[in-house]
Amino acid sequence: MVSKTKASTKKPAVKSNKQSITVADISQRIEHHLQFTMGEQSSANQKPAYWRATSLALNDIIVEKLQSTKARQNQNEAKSVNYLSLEYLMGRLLSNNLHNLGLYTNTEKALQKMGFELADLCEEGADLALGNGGLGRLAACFLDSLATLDYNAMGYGVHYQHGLFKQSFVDGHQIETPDMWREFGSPWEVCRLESSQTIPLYGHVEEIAQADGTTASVWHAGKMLKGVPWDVPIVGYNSQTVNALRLWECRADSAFDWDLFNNGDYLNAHQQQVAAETVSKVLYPNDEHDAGKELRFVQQYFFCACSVQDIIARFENQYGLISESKNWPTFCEKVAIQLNDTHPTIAILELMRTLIDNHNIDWDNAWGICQKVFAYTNHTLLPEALEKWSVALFERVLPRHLTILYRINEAFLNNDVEALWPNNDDMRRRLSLIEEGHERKVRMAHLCVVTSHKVNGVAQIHSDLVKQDLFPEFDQLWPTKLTNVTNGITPRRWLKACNPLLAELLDKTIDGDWAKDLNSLSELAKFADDATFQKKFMAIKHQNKIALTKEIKTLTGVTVSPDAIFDVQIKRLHEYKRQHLNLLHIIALYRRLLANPELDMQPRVFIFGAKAAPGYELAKEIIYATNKIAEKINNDVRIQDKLKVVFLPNYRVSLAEKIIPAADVSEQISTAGKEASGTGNMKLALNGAVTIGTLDGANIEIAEEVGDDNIFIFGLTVDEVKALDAQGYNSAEYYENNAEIRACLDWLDTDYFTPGNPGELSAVKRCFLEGGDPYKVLADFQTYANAHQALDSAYKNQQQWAKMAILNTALMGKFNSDRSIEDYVQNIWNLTPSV
Ligand code: 26W
Repeated sequence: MVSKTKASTKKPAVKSNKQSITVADISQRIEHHLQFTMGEQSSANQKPAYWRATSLALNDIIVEKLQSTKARQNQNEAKSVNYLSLEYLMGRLLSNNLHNLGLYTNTEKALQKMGFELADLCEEGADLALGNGGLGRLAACFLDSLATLDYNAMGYGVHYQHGLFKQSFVDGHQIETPDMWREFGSPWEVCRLESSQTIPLYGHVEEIAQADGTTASVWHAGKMLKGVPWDVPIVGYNSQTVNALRLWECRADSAFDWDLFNNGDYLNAHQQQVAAETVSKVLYPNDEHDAGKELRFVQQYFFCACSVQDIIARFENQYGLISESKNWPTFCEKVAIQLNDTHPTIAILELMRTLIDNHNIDWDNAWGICQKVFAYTNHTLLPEALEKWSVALFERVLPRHLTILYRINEAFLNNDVEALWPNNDDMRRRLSLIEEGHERKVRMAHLCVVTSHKVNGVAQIHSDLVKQDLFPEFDQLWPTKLTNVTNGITPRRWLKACNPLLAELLDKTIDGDWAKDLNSLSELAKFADDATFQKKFMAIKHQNKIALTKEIKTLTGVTVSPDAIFDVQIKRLHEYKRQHLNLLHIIALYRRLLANPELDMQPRVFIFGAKAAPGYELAKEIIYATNKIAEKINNDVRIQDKLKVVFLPNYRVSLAEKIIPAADVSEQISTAGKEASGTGNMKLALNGAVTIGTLDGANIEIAEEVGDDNIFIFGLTVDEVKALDAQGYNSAEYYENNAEIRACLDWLDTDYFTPGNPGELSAVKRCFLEGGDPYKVLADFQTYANAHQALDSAYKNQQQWAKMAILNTALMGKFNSDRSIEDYVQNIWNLTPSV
C-alpha cells in the first residue's frame, strides 16, 4: 500500500470557502426552478429541464457570491485588472462551477434521488464556444485562476449570438453550420441593462479653435449603437471570489423607426436594429489569419468602447470623477487593462478620446494615464495574423480616433525614434504606426507596444523571438518593456473535473490540495517506479480509454481497441501545426504494414480533432485527405487492426475534456518558431500523455520540467529552420532522396484512397513540392518517423512507459495558470488579493 506521506504533519485546513449547502437544500432549489422557472414541463426527455433547473439553482448561489465579492472588493478598494479579449472559449459551465464551489458531490446525490445522473445532465449544456482556439481558451483559464486567487478582475468581451461554427463531415469534407448556444437562452448569464452604454461611430470631426489658441476636436458621429452587457459569473475554486465576465450585445440605439413604420415601410423601420445586431451576431472563425473585414473592425471598436466607458463608470462610482486631476493617480493605481493580442487595441485610442473629449484632461496627462494602465500580450509571430487596418477605414468609421492616432505617432517618431535614430527616415518608416504604401495601414501591434508599459510573449522562446525578430527596435527603445509570461492551464477543468478517476488517486496520494497547489504534484515522482502505483495509474488511463472508445464509436462508427496506443493531435487545423506531417507518417506506417503485416509495431489509434477556418482551402484539403485515408486504413483487414485513424467531428472544449484523459501520446509537432506556446501540450502531459514534439513554444519548457528521458523531441530547431530558409530550402530534395516520402506522396496522386477519383488528394502532395513546403514537413519527416519508432519501443516496456506517464503528470506544476497569473500580478498588474 502506498502510504500517505507525513500523515501526522497534516496542515490545518484553510478556512473552507466550500459552500456548506446540504443535499436537501440543493434538491429544494432545483425543485423550485423546475416548478416556478421551468413551469414543470412533463416532456419525455426531462434531462434538458433538469439540467436547466440545476444550473439556475446553482446560479442563484453564484450570483449571491458575485454580489458579496463586489461589495468586498469595493470595500477593500482592491485594484482591478480588466482583461479585454475578443474571444473566450469557456466550454460548459455546470460541472466546472459545481467543482469550484465544492458542491459536485452533494448535487450528484440530490439528483440521484430524483433519478438523474449529474454527469449525464452535464452533457445537456452547450459549450460557450466564444473563441477560436488557444487565445480564447487561455482567456478562460486566466479568468478561473484570477477568481481562484481572489483577485479583483473583470473579463470584457463580445456577447456573440453565434460562437464558433459547428463542424460536421459530409463524405470527409468539413461542413460548417451556425452555433446555437443561446437557442433556448443560457442559465449562466445575467443581463445588466442598467449598465448599458451608447457609443458613437462614423461621422466627421470638426476642429474648433479655442480661446487659448489650441483647437478642440468635436466628433459629429454619424451613428449610435447601444451596448447591453451580459454578466457570466466566474467562480473561483475554493475561494471567496466570484468575478464577472461582461459580454456586450449590440442593439440599435432606437429599436424602431416609427415614421418609416407608419409609412408602411416595416422592413426599413426595423433596419437599424438588424444592422446593429450584426455587430455582435457571430464570432469570426479565422485563427491566425487577419481577414480585415469592416464588421470585425466595428466589433473590435464596439466592445472596446463599451468596456472603456464601463471601466470609467465603475471607477467614478467608487473614487469620484476622472475629470478631477486628484483622481488621475488613483485611476492608474486602481485600474489595469490587459490587451489580449491586438484585437482590442482600439481601447487605447478610445480611452485617450474619452479622457480628452469627455473629461477635458489635457493630452500629456491622458497619455500618461494610458501608458500606466495598458499592457499587451502577443500570441503569434505569423505575419498574416498581425492586424493592419486601412487608414481609409479608420477615417470612415473612427475619424476622431484617427486624429488621436496621428498625434501619438508624431510624438513617438519625433521624440522616441528621433532620440535613438536621429534623422533616420528608414527607421521612422519601419517603426511608424502607419505603414505607408498604395494603401496606408495602421500597424495595430506598434500602437500596442508604443503605449503599453509592458509587452509579453506567452512562452520563453516566443518572447525571445518577439524581442529578436518581431520588435527588435522597440526592445532597443525600451529595454525593460518586453518580457515573458509562459502560458498555463487551470487544473480545475483540465484534471479535477475532466479526469475524476485520476483526481481521486491524487487526492489519496498527495497531501494538501494539488488543485490549488499544482507543484505538490511533484510528490508523485517518488512513486514513478512503484509497481503498485504504476498499476493504479495505468488502470485509470485504461478506464478513460475504454470510455473514449465508446465516444469514438458513437461519433464515427469506428471500433478501436483500448489496448492500442492512443496518439492524439487536437488543435485548430493549420499548416504550421503540421497535421499533414502526422498524416504523411500514418501513410508511411500503413505502407510498411501492407509490405509486412507482421511488422513489430504496437497497435496504434491516431486521433484527430481540428476545425479549419471556412476560407482556409488547404486546411480543408488536409481534413478531407485525413478522412479518406482513415476510411481506407480502418477497413483494410490486411493490417489486422494494427492501425486506426479517427477524425472526431466538431472538436471543442467539451470534446477535449473526453479525449485528453484517454491520451497516451501528445502530438506537438509544429515547425520550430511558429507555435507561440501551445496549451494543449500542457493539458495532455498533465493527464499522463507522453509528448512527441519539436523544440517549439512551451514544448521546450515542458522538456525542461520532465527531463529528456520522458519526452520524444525531434526536428529542426528554430535556428536550423532560419538557416535552411537563409540558404534556400528545396523540399524536392527530400522527395528525390527519401524513397518512402516519394512513395507516400505519389500514392496521393492515385485513386487508392479515393476510388474512381485519382488526384483528389494531390493538393496535399502539391503543398510539399510545388508549394515549397513552407513549414518544412519533408525536412522533419525522417527524424519524426525515428522518434515514433523510439516511442513504439518505449511503449513495449509498460513499466518504463508508466514511469514516463507518471512523471509527466508529476512535473507539470509550472504550467498551472495560477502561476501565469501570479507572474502577471508581480511583473505587470501589481494587484493584491481581495479577501
Ligand atoms: C486576426 C485573426 C486572428 C485571430 C486569432 C489572429 C490571431 C489569433 C490568435 C492570436 C491565435 C491564437 O489563438 N494564438 C495562440 O495563442 C495561444 C495562447 O497564447 C498559444 O498557446 C498558441 O501557441 C497560439 O497559436
